[in-house]
Amino acid sequence: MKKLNKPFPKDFLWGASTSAYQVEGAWNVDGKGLSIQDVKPIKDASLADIKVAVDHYHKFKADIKMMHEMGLKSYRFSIAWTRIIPDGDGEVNSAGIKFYNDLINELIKYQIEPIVTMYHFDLSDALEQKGGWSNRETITAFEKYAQVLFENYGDRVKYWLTINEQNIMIMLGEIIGVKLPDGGNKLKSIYQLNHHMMVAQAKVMVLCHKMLANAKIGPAPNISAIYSDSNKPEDATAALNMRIMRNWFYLDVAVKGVYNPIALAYLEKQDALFEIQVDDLEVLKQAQPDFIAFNYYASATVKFPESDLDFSQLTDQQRVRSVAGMYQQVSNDSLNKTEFGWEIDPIGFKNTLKEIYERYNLPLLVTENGIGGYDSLDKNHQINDDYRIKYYQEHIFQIKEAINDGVQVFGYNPWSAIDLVSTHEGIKKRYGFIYVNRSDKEILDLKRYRKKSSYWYQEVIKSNGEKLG
Ligand code: BGP
Repeated sequence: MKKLNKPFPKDFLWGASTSAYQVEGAWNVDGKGLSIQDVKPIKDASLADIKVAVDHYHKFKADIKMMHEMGLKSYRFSIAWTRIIPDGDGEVNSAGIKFYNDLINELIKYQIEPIVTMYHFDLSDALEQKGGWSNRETITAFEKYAQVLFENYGDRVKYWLTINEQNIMIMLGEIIGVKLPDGGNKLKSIYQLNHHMMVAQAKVMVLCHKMLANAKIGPAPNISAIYSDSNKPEDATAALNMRIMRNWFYLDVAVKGVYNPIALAYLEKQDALFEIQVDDLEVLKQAQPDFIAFNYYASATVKFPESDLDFSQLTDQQRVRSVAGMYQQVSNDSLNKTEFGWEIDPIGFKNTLKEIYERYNLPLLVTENGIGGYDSLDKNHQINDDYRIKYYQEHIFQIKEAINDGVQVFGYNPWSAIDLVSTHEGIKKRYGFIYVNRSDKEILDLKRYRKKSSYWYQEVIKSNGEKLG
């Protein structure tokens, strides 16, 4: 068979990612309202909180300059809804508008393409007090917020992402600080809330196309290739179930505007069928994303669940990927793990790209991928993160494989541009290309240092992905 050697596309968006609450700090300045992340109780006092994070709010110019030095072509960041509309659905805060105007202008100055996530785990606490996503009024609030963003930034921002990892919020909400309904028919309430987010996302995609002729918008779930633990047909069933419940359930609605019938049947058996109002299905159908953005960290391996499965005994990563009666995650002995126990599977990355593209045929944008580890400054102020270089070498190689297998991918924005506070494991779990001098307990001087991986990535970008070296 002839081996194709297609290069990365000419304008490939080599970038990096962050999210507002994990990087900005300045949680209560310039009129910002509280988000659910600002008020969440920090369970472990030894973990960095987000009040300062890495103070990107005050240091974004210097940070963007470093990104420029690295040669980044894009920067994927999120806008904090509570800076723009402090109580979620009331007055617009001009200082918040100004902050992101400045940030976007700074990116444009260096020809870095802004890729904006509209909502990344940080719902307004005021909206949460009124029921959050369980309340249909939050749909209207999200639409209003989107309109403000499109009006103010639509002249410069071409790529929009609606909601970051809606599927992870639904499956693992409490771990990342997103409140999910408790008590009563919990499952039904959670999927009701999910439906409201789906409708909100659809409305915003429609609005984007109406207001901005040249903008492109898409969903940004976390998608994983799923393997069966064995060749037992039962385990293959579990893998199929997980693909549906974890991946396709979310993308089918976002892309095709329909609910996956197998997921619905499962929910019906659990007495968890949520309510859909008359117009909702029409709204879902109208929305047409221009691309699919997705985050990938690892594949998952599953077996058919034991009937006495005790969920409280599972690790975080297993819980996100286990659903009673459908599938149970097991660890995959063929894969190495990160220092924080996450499996590493570059080939799974290629498989994920292929599966999504084959199913939906839309251009793909990678909005997160990366490895969390313990980095430290050596006495020469250098950070030797060879393990991160190896991770990226292997993953970028697999993007190229996917391209040569026929997949259309137009950007790679690994997590993260700069060290930031992890969703639940503090800043000691570092992901950045740029090191920030702080610890979980002490803010220190917050000085920035480029890690070895950032110099390596610079060469990758310069060679448009040819030199992984
Ligand atoms: C994704 C989130 C990010 C980020 C990343 C790493 O799920 O979109 O916000 O934090 O995962 O996860 P963690 O911080 O838990 O290590």
